[in-house]
Amino acid sequence: MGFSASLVLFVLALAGSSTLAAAQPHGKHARVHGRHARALKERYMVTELTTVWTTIQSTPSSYPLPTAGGSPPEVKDIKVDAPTPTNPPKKDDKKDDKDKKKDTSDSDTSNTNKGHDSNENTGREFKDGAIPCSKFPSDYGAMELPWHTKDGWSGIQYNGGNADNEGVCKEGSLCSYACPPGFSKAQWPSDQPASGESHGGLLCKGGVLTLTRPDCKYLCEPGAGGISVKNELSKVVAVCRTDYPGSENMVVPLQCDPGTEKPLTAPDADSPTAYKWKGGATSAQYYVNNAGVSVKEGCLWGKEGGEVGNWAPYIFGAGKKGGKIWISVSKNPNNSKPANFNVSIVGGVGGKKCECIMGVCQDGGAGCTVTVEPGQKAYYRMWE
Ligand SMILES: *[C@@H]1O[C@H](CO)[C@@H](O)[C@H](O)[C@H]1NC(C)=O
Ligand SMILES: CC(=O)N[C@H]1CO[C@H](CO)[C@@H](O)[C@@H]1O
Repeated sequence: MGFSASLVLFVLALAGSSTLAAAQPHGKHARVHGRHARALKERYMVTELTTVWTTIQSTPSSYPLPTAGGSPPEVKDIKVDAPTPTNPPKKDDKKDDKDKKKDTSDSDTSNTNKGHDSNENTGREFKDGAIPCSKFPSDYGAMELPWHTKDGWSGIQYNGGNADNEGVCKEGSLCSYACPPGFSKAQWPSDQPASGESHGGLLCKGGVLTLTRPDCKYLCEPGAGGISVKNELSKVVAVCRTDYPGSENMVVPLQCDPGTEKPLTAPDADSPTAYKWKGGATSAQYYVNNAGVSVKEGCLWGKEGGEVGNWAPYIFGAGKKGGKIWISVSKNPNNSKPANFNVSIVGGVGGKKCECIMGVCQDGGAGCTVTVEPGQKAYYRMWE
């Protein structure tokens, strides 16, 4: 029950990642022209990766599963000595947010290599149909990625193809955007392609940006909370989320500076309005680069055989399903080189050991998953 649901969750998460890797070999143009092939591969990868995660399931002793209606076997509280990641503000706090200062100057600053923690605009309702498509909506919490596309969009889908190269949100396109740490993009059309590809973002219609999920008035929505990434290294780590549903570009940055702890979004698949892929729950997928790679250098489609973006050494997965938060770490199957740091998940139900040391992850190298009770905290410790 609870577990098989989680299995589906992470199967999809990993399938997504491999698909991304599969889609990449020849760079951006290949993606534009190879979309049909990519959708077929996606189905194939899901099957293949089911096997991997079934292997993990066969070690039930290390998986204290939630018991129906009862309390979990053991819950370990973690002491967080570094700044505690604050839970993202609830949407119903928006009145407070409105009273707070509005730093709209953000959109004028291309602070390419500074942090991305500003979320003071996420609580503002989007002015549907009032903003020209030429204006990136940073006033509503979206985070501009000036190094990725001309106008800062995280992905532009146009007429069944990808228009990232043009970089502008032209008439008839779906324009996707990054959200700050702790948040996920909240806009995607309910009408998704039958091919298995996904669509996401705002629609440029009649020259203005329109909501694709009009029952949600916000551009970004908070995740389950309580999950973070703690960088104990002396160098920055670029954690790159795939833009999903959407282009699946791994460009949504979480810049983890040395000595900091940053919230990692675990999207809530229990929410009745959560994005579903072919009826199943989905989770967030993060490519984690070697220490020392900046978000600008690391949060992109990498080159085959390279070590950044979809070729980064580690993959993190996070999501909430069945009343639990599930977080995972695995080695990117496409990158056989060890990472230049170790990862250990700290906290979670039963204090289960889940780590990658010297480039080798738990459970025969496939990776491992930890459950976390909502309201509890757990973090990915990055250390050497
Ligand atoms: C990772 O952990 C192992 C075991 O403690 C240690 O020998 C190694 O130096 C650490 N660092 C890296 C980069 O793997
Ligand atoms: C080097 C390497 O392993 N590349 C692989 C990346 O992933 C795709 C899809 O799984 C493979 O086709 C590549 O061979």
